[in-house]
Amino acid sequence: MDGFHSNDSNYRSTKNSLIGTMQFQEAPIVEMAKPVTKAAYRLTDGSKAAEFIHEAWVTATTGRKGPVLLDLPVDQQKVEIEVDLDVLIGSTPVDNLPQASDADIEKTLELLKDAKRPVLLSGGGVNIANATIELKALAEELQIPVVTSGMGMDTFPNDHPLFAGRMGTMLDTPFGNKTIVEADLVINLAGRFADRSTGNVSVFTQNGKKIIHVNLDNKEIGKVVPTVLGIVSDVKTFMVKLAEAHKALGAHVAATAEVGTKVDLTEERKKWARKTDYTTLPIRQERALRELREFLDRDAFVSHDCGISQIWSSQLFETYVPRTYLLTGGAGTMGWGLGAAMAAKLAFPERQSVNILGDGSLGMSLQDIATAAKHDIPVIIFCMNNSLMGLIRQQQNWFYNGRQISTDLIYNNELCDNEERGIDFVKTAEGMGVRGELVTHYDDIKPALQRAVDSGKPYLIEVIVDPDPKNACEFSNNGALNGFKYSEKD
Ligand SMILES: Cc1ncc(C[n+]2csc(CCOP(=O)(O)OP(=O)(O)O)c2C)c(N)n1
Ligand SMILES: [Mg+2]
Repeated sequence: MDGFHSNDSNYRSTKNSLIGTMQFQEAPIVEMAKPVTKAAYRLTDGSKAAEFIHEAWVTATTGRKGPVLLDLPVDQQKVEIEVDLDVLIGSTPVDNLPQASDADIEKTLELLKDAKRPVLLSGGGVNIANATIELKALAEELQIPVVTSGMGMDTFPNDHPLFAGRMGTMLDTPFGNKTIVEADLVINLAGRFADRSTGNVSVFTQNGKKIIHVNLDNKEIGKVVPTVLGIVSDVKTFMVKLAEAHKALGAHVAATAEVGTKVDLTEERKKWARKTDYTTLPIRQERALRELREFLDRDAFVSHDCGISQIWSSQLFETYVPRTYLLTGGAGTMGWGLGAAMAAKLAFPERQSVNILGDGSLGMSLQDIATAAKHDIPVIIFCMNNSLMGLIRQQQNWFYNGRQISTDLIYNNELCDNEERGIDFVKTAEGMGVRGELVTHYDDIKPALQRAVDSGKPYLIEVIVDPDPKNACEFSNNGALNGFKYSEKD
């Protein structure tokens, strides 16, 4: 495109005339951003900014969606232009997504006919495609269990009779893993088979499991696991077509339910549920999360950082409404969740929004507490303080012969005598204009949450939790899905 430069490594973010002379803060930002964006460009002609921004927006929001970086040099930012927004908006192209063919649907039905234990595996793409209603309709039509990946966690109501659970090596439920391991046919709906889902691929694909993979991006198909059928399609179209074709047959092809009966996994799911009814102190994170879930509305948002609290949450926290469980996904970035919780609250002011995070993560989000105060955004910061970079400590213990370095966050001096805990987050939040309270007993969790909601203000709840992570991560079990436990964990 004219005026659009993406390949020249000399182009850097500075004035056009100074490019390549290594001026103050000059950086090859386009080149740096390329591997982590859908597209990255430098615009050297500011008079074309409107078209380029529009083009970037189209690229970002069509096909397989993704971020686009536009680098606009500082002198070009000041170029005055006239923009006819009607023309720009009127030129928005229709997103022509690939569609599953009739042959794809027929083959899928054939494979379903042969299957004894088929499973729908729902990935994050189901949310991106706004296809959660279609997923529910398909599952109910086929009467087969639904398991979700980490990113698909909130694509299917977790109390639905057909919900089996979550799969994975960390963000899993035992019944979800059991269901997927024992399945003979898996239909992956807009997921990626990321390593935290599949674990050891040979275990995941054991016993001749057949896999159908539906994805918008043909590069995803066959990338990690061999498939008997790859379908490049918008997942919504695929699900609608499959449900219609199945209905037209007038019988259950998948022999998971007797004809005319409905599958109900509720009791099985409960039987396999991990233990949460702890009474010992310090507070166990599993019970804290249970109290939080019981308190919150069904459509509340919860966002996460990275750490043991996030892992426990992803194993235990039920979701009922799409796009309510805000994860950093494969990036696993600490310091992300509070901004996400604020964004959700700003978009949906009538709904509750909570950031669940650890003390290490809150240390990376301190400036965001002030942002919440400055803009008066009533989010709840639910910090599970174990005075540790707990997840890293666990890895040091398991994989580095117990050499513990820089993971202990405790310190005391004459100004900070914080009962061996390190940063006093309540004091810190108050210093920024956010009310906070310390919780050390189970019975105080819900009343603290009630006070937070009643305040109508941003609010910090600092829960002092057991520093022993117990068994939060299953990856010690050979990183394989056969690490699922048949009995409850302690
Ligand atoms: C920005 C960033 N830096 C470092 C890491 C590596 N990391 C993952 S978990 C973790 C410790 C998290 O500590 P905390 O938030 O207290 O959670 P805990 O594991 O103790 O529950 C670190 C340092 C990361 N994921 N993101
Ligand atoms: Mg911690």
